[in-house]
Amino acid sequence: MTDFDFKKYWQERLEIVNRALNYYLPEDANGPQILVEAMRYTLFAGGKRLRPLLSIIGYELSGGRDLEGELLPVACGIEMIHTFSLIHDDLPAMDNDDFRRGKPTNHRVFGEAIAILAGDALFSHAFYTIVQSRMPPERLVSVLKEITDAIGLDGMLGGQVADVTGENKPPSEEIVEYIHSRKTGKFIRASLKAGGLAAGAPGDVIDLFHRVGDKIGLTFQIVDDILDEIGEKDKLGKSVGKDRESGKQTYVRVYGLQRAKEKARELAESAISEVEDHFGFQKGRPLIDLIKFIVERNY
Ligand code: GRG
Repeated sequence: MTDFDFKKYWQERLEIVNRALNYYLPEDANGPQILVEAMRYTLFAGGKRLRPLLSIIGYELSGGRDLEGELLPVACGIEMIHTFSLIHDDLPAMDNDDFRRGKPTNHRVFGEAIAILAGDALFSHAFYTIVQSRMPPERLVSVLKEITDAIGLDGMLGGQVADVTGENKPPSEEIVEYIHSRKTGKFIRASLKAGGLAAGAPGDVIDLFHRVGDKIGLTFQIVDDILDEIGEKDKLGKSVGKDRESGKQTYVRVYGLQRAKEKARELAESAISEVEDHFGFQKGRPLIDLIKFIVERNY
């Protein structure tokens, strides 16, 4: 692995995930055609597939040997949940966005009712997909527990509520920490941990993924806040400046741009050193390079 090429590694896995998504949600899936079309519209609009990639890396680092049978249903379910959250986040009642993944948002193309239903359908289809995994049942239950906790009351859902209700309130460290850890961080952490749990990783590895996943999740969301301030719409595939416009609680608003950049870098360095200490540089390389991408990304 001396000449490890992260872009190639990522591209290969992105194609594997896309093929599996096509398998688990084909064009001719049973159900109303318009719903399938709307689900697939945002699912295949060009996401980076970071969460499925994290689950694959967690699985591979933990010695998992049946990617297709055990892990891909989980990786696909994770991407379906993520895509559902994007569709609902973009709705007029939430962030009211016109662009996502470089294309008009789901409700702009299919109308609000179908967009809501396409999100709902992706959410339920995610669990129908995950339970098709061939991993031992007790592992599957632990994966489901991790994911449902991450997206539930004290997870993505709770974070989104804090995000919506925190608009136009005075900037608050406490609120922004809650939003970032729950709305985004916990699901990113769960993606990495799900890979380890699916492979039957020992407790010390799951604990490591928990700590590192937290740092990756927070880094990811801080960079997201920074890109909303100084990113480019064409690269990001979505509107910029929306957070400021809506008076959102963001890391940039609370700590300033410079401190936000420093914090993201510190967190990423700390995550990388934990990975390196545990797995060594060569073995840990896919995760190390993914963390570097997350902190350096411009899309
Ligand atoms: C879980 C029941 C339940 C409800 C969800 C709508 C909602 C409630 C939550 C919204 C959560 C959300 C959209 C958070 C933003 C996360 C974020 C920064 C997404 C961008 O992720 P990228 O950059 O996107 O990985 P791509 O398009 O590359 O996949």
